[in-house]
Amino acid sequence: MPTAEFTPLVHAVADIETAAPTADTAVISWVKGIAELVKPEKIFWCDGSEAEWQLLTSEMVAAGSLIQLNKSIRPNSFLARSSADDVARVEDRTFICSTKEEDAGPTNNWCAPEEMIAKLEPLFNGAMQGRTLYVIPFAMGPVGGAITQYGLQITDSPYAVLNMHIMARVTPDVLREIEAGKQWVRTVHSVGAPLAPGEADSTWPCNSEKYICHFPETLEVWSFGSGYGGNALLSKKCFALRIASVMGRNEGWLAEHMLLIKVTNTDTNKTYNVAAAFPSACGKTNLAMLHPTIPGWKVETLGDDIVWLRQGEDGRVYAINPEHGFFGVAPGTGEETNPTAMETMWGNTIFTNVALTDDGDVWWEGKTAETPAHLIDWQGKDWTPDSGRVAAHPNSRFTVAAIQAPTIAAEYTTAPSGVPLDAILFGGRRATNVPLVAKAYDWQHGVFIGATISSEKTAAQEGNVGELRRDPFAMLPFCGYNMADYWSHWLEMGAKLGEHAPQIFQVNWFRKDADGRFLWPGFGENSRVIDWILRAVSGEVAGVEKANGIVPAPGELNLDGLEISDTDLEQLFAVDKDSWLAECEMTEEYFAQFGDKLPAQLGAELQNLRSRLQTA
Ligand code: SAT
Ligand code: MN
Repeated sequence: MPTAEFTPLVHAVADIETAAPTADTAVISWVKGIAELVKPEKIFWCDGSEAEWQLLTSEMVAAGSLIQLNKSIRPNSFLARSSADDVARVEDRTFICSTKEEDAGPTNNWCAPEEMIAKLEPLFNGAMQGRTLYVIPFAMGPVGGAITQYGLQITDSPYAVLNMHIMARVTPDVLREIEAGKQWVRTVHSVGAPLAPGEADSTWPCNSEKYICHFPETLEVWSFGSGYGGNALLSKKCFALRIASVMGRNEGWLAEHMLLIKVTNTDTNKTYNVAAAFPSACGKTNLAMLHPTIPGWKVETLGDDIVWLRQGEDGRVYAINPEHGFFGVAPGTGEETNPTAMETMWGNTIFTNVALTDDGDVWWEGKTAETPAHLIDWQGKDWTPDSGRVAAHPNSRFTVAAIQAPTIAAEYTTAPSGVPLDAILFGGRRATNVPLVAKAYDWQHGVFIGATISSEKTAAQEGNVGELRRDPFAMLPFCGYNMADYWSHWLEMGAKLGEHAPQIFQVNWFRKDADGRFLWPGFGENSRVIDWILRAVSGEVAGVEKANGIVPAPGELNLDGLEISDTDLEQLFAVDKDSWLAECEMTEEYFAQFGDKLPAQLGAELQNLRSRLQTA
């Protein structure tokens, strides 16, 4: 229950000036302008406090839009069920509204700013009638940190406010930073479901029309119609990737779709920090919480989804996870696959679209080996194992604070300006061609590897490359500007970093033999690959040069205690010339869509690869 002394800053719209917890005129006039447009009933200035959490959760439980889970099993935890047509990010409704179309590039939906504003204005006009407008001040990264950025989100969704409490640092200190002149990103979100006087609310209000719009030139996000995940928690993909990637281009830093881990050699106590970009469903969360199967290494978590990188005064690259929590996919997360994630969500967790057990806890496919005999499914219906449908939605989620992870690294709190980065990994899900691990020849080659990240769309076998789904830098839906300009920016960063640039590696846990069998066991055994990578970083191993990069020399990969045949090992690193040349053709076609924006260095890397293949 709310503590007696807690009086949230809830006010009539007319009181904005006197009630605001800041005198900053830019903030006040922004909130006032939005309020005039969306016409809310009340304004609530959020402070991220425990009392605010108590108030909003109890209001939502009373309204039936959150279910309190069994307190003795999962304290302070809640279940939300979304509308069946509002269950994921909507990429076809996501727009980059730069003045020039070429600045959005061929991989984004583009709309001219004035055209989009003309569409959004009538939708937002009166959109918050009968609702509360919440103003959320949030920091991406520790307040005061060298890489940190600030933002405000306006929303009419208390569910979004509660998730933002976990996913970002919500604190009035942000207003102090803004008052001191720090730049800030303006984000506006409405579920698009105004309430007429006396009209009853639904438990998950949303609108069938959805728009997720980014205005990179004015650092604004406008999101309409959805209450789910990345559509509504605007700190995440909208700000921390799409808008931040543009800020990074303008200001000389990088916003990336990467996990971040600290790896300690327990013999020498030397520590390394590693960031890795993988397309979705390639095991990013598992690597972020890796349990090494070989002795001598300890892996700790710094982030699971987003990393910001900036050159420090000593010339090295420093990395932060700008977020404050995990918004993880529930199905497939279990004691077997990711016990760390399971421990992390012991309490203080919001679950969305998972199933409810008879004892008031949560369940999803893959959580336990045994399936409960009866559940309430994600849509609130009775469910039994023979219902013939899944109990939890495939994109159901848990929202939980990063600090609850038992593997969280101390630097998550003690290094507000980031950790120095030693290695960057690029991965995909490739049955063919791509080896278990390869070190890039240099930064430029590494950028080529990042730009050509792909997963096989169709069944493919050794020596026969399938159709490729390209996901450059795992940023395809998240790059806020022209992808080719983004590659140029990476190349420029490399030139600026020079000898301080972290080393780049390509990894692939998913290579298969001709019968479609995985050649590598993956999961904790990937620690063997991390071991080689870090010994390469420290100069202990040299590897051997192959057409596609530098791979472990015989005997360099630690295979102690692992049952793997010599033929499997050979196939994990085999370079099939014809298949690789076929892939080069596909890469050339892929690059062609970027026209003269394609950096010449990437064309040169493609030619280098071809000539290495020809002379191999
Ligand atoms: O919904 S989110 O964008 O936050 C997560 C995802 O879809 O990757
Ligand atoms: Mn992601």
